[in-house]
Amino acid sequence: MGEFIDMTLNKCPIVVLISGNGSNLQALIDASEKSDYTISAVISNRPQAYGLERAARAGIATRVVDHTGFGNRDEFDVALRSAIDEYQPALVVLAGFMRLLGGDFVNYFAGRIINIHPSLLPKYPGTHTHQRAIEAGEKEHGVSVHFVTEEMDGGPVIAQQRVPIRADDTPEVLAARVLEKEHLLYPAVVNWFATGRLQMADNKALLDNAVLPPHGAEANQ
Ligand code: NHR
Ligand code: GAR
Repeated sequence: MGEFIDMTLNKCPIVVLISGNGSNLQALIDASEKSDYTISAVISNRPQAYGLERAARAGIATRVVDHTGFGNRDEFDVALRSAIDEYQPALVVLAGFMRLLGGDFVNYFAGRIINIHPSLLPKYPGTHTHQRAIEAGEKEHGVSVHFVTEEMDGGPVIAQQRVPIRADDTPEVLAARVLEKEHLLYPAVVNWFATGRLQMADNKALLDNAVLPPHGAEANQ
């Protein structure tokens, strides 16, 4: 009997946006059973994204909104927004989503859209973060989770995790070290939102109604 009770009832519905491998999606799936969120759908802008298979395997609805099928960015954004709205999520979670989103889209979801970015923001927004951190001679690198605002990777930081950069690191080795931290951090932050602890107000991130510092919260709260 018990195993047939729908454990998604009363959980905070989220939609996850991906473009590729989806290892962060997998971490969110794996943690969801013991968390207060449920993944209503996974949407990819790339039809070949491996994360779509991860979602299907977990019995989660999948959608593709292929950016190559639209004449311009605004048309893509409108189609993506309608696809998301069908699921009425409380939170939109970017997990390795690689398309820049326009102001109208981001403002529509203001305060209920977050991203995980592989750098210690505000350092290294954009792409190739691991290579850039190594080339700059940084001793430390890491991951940030932030609210998405119009400014690319510029929204208020919710939480960060640091990793060392070692003398012989390649971008690939460093990326793997950062990903391990990502997989722990993202489910924890999504659960903060799901339990009503996390908000955005006046372009600041708040946890338990307290404004978070520029580097965000400690991860193990
Ligand atoms: N959109 C807005 N408005 N604000 C943010 O903070 C966003 C965003 C969209 C995506 C994720 C981000 C990251 O974590 C993200 C944050 C892709 C690009 C990009 O320039 C920028 C930031 C991020 C992801 N993408 C290229 C583009 O032309 C395409 C690259 C590709 O397809 O491989 O959109 O780093
Ligand atoms: C992760 O490192 C994520 O932080 C990063 O891409 C990887 C996706 O891995 N995101 C970005 O760079 C966003 N522009 P995943 O698909 O296995 O989760």
